[in-house]
Amino acid sequence: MKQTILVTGGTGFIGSHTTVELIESGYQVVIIDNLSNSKIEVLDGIEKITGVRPAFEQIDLTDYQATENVFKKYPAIEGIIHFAASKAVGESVQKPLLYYRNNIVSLVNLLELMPKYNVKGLIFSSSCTVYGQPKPENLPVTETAPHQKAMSPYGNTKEINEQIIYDYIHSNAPIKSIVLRYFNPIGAHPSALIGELPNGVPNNLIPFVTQTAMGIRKELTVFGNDYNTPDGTCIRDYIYVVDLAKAHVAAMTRVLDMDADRLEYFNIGTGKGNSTKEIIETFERATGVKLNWKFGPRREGDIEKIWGDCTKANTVLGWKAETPLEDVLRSAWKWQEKLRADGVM
Ligand code: GDU
Repeated sequence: MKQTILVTGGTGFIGSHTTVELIESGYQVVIIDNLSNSKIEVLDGIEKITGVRPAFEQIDLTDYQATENVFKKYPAIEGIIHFAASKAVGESVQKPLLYYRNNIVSLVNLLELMPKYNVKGLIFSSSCTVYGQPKPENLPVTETAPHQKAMSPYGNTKEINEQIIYDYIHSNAPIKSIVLRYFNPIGAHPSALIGELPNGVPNNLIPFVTQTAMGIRKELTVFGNDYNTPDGTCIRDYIYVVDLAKAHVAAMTRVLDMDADRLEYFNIGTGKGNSTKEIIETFERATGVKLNWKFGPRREGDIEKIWGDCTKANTVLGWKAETPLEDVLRSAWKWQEKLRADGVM
């Protein structure tokens, strides 16, 4: 019989791609999403790709009773992948309590419900943001790198949630967990049936690049050209969202097999860093589209350079990022073209 996995935030960017990979790997998926940052039509995309429409419950995870009702309705749930969270760094500075409520209360509710409904495995979406600005001699960052004080309430919720999971498991709770620390997820499913749907003006680089290439934005500003990097622009580890989704399938398979009380951490990235300027050049080369861009001042709070050592995920999870950057950027552009063709933007 197919194992049932609850995917919270399953209509979001990473959640939808992970749902596709779970279904294609033989899992049954139940999605919880409050649709605060995604659209119900994402389910159509998932169904077109996989031939399966996942079960969907539109509820808010901060509502304990509504969340408990989902566990009552689907008693076969064996594992949870918890994506649902508010994720805009700037907004979190303006509305910290909203971020603490949404991101922390929802995790606490799920953890309280897991033993009650005999759900054993939890995969938690964390972020390389917990490492802060690593010292250059510590690049690439490994999972044992020291954490630094978060730069925003959003980043702090990732740090606090990691600590909550740690404390709960160390209280001998009958659950086990894998924490995945993502680097920068980008791109879209090769079918262009699902992808990233930013609300309003995008904060993240790739949606800004594709929207500028499409003429929706006049020009892209590269934030800073005087960093201590080879071309002066910031460096990130850009991981293809489909590769990232596959890491969740590997982690879910592993967590369901693990002993109770176990907790593991994995960096999920490519292991390579690319500068903002390299991303622009590669995008232009891969798509043949010229990008209108200029240098501007640094963005407050930006990390100069970070990329991950992903050896542990490669060896223990047996997972590796495998899609070339050109293909990833082409997938992002194809998705943008699809949004235009559909009249979305
Ligand atoms: N950038 C630009 N111009 C833009 C947008 C981005 O030059 O218009 C640059 C940024 O300065 C940065 C790089 O592109 O060097 C990537 O920026 P993103 O905003 O796409 O990604 P970040 O690495 O800044 O943000 C990531 C996650 C966030 C949060 C954050 C924590 O996307 O959700 O975790 O790390 O630092």
